[in-house]
Amino acid sequence: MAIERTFAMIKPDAVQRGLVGEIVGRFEKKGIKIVAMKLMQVPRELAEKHYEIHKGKPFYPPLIEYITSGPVVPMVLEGDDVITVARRMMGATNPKQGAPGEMRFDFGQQIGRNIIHGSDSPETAKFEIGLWFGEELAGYTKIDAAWLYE
Ligand code: IDP
Ligand code: MG
Repeated sequence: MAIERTFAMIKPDAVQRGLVGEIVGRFEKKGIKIVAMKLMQVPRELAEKHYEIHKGKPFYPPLIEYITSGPVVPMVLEGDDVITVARRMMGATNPKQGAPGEMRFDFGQQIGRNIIHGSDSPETAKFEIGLWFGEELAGYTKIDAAWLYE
């Protein structure tokens, strides 16, 4: 068992389309613990730091426009192998690919409006949690742990 933390962010299209509860509900039903969550408008500088790795790519300018176009819901999630598991729940980057059951497939239609972000590795998760929430994030005990983990 590897209890780890990851960073996820509900993107502006999903907030505007009223999908916050649906998305958070999927994580909750899976047994994934929400360690931190907020709703905020993204300053351009933060968006640029978050997507630094994509700077120079053709989709970078529209991506920054997209992510700063309305409020987002960043969160920190905790669970067994959650970095990989949460990415699988989100699905393929392009909603046209992937499969039913994946959030991006179920709720989205285009790659440039793909609902949600998730960290893709332990290094990225650490960087993104720090960027959006600061380094020290207190945990808490949740009553379902004994029923989720053997
Ligand atoms: P990921 O979100 O699945 O990790 P990345 O390749 O890291 O995918 O791309 C970051 C984000 O940039 C995607 O989620 C999507 O919003 C956007 N993006 C990626 N590739 C394209 C593209 O070809 N056209 C438009 N937007 C793109
Ligand atoms: Mg990525």
